Amino acid sequence: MSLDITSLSRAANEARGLAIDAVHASKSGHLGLPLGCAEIAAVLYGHELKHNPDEPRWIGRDYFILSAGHGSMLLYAWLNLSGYDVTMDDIRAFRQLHSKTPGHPEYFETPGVECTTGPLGQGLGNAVGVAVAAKMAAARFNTPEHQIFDQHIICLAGDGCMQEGVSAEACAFAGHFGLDNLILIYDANAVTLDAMAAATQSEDTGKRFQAYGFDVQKVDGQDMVAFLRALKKAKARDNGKPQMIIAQTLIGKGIPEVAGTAKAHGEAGAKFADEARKNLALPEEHYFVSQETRDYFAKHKKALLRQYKRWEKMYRDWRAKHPDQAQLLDDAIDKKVPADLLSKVPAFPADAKIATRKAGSEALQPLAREMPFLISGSADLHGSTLNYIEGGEDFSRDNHKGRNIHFGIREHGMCAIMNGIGYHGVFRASGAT
Ligand SMILES: Cc1ncc(C[n+]2csc(CCOP(=O)(O)OP(=O)(O)O)c2C)c(N)n1
Repeated sequence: MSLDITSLSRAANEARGLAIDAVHASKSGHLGLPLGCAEIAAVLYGHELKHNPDEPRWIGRDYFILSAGHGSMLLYAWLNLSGYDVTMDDIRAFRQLHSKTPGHPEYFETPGVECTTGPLGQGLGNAVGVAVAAKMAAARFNTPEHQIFDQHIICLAGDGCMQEGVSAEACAFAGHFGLDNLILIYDANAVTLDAMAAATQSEDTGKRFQAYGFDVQKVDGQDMVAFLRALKKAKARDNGKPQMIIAQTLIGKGIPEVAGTAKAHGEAGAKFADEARKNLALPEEHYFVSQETRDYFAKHKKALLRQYKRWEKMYRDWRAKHPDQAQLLDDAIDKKVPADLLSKVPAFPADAKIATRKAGSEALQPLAREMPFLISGSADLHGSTLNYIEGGEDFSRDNHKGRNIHFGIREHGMCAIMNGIGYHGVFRASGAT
């Protein structure tokens, strides 16, 4: 299907309006990213992302992770348009206590939110972890005729995420381990919170990621056709390299008084709301979504559900042909463990003369035998921490079944990646240093 520019441009401006109204009403929040990345979100949510708003945790979905969590109104607006259970009343309650629309996205609060983000860089580390888990799940469960796990992990990150060290650790790991299911969109808007990004960065980020082993493309992030082309290329590559799309955007696009400057980052633009709304061709009515946009997304959702049904048919066939595997997967997702699990762990007398790490290793082995989805990793210290799963093989570019992850000396990245593995929902990750 070709890109419906007219409908998606309209939707992008209405999503901008939702962000302006919500930030204006709550007198706080971040307008820059939801305005600057509206076209990117339009292409994702309105065209290319594989997902099911009626079943947000569908295991076959693409994941969209907003690492730049301060831009949460981007997520809430597009989840609402897509038909998730994020209502206009939820958007009216933006940043209010106990709302479904907290200042930064929270995994347990909002359907369609994949990771709790806000601490810059962490979401990108989580995305690498989800990509690891998706590779592991594909290796364990897919068959030549059943591609149960066949998805992309798409992460939107800004200059802040790029500057934080945790993302460097996680992305160097992603390049080394060949996570070509990861697509990193870098919102390169040349602005951070206090100042223009040039005040604190002068590296060539694209070259840095190329050096990590990423394929790097550069596009105008406001050009939906160009962005979709880059996204499709990234999805098709399948070449053992994570993908990066550097999308040059105009922060705060739609509020000319602040666009392109550090003032656009937060709520400063909200005082120009009335003028901005007029320029975006929005009516007086606040929290406005046109019938045309609702119709577009209703139609798009039908197409998504057809895609989902095709997957479900294949999934049912897989379950019928591989009932033992299906049971394993159900148990993993339900976090079931054998009732007598603890009885498998050796008992140690209180005065045992044994190093705790050695005792830990002896406890780990039977647990790993009983829990096939337990993963154990180390930041280059398996030799000391003794948490290597015997017979569990190494996770590598060529062996995604491996249960031992060699994180390298990247402890911060290891933690973010382990959390990402947890978010994916099938495996239980542990790590040591
Ligand atoms: C680890 C961490 N440090 C600091 C912050 C505070 N903070 C939030 S956004 C931001 C600037 C981010 O700049 P950028 O990623 O370019 O976002 P943009 O201005 O493009 O929205 C800062 C310093 C944070 N959320 N997390």
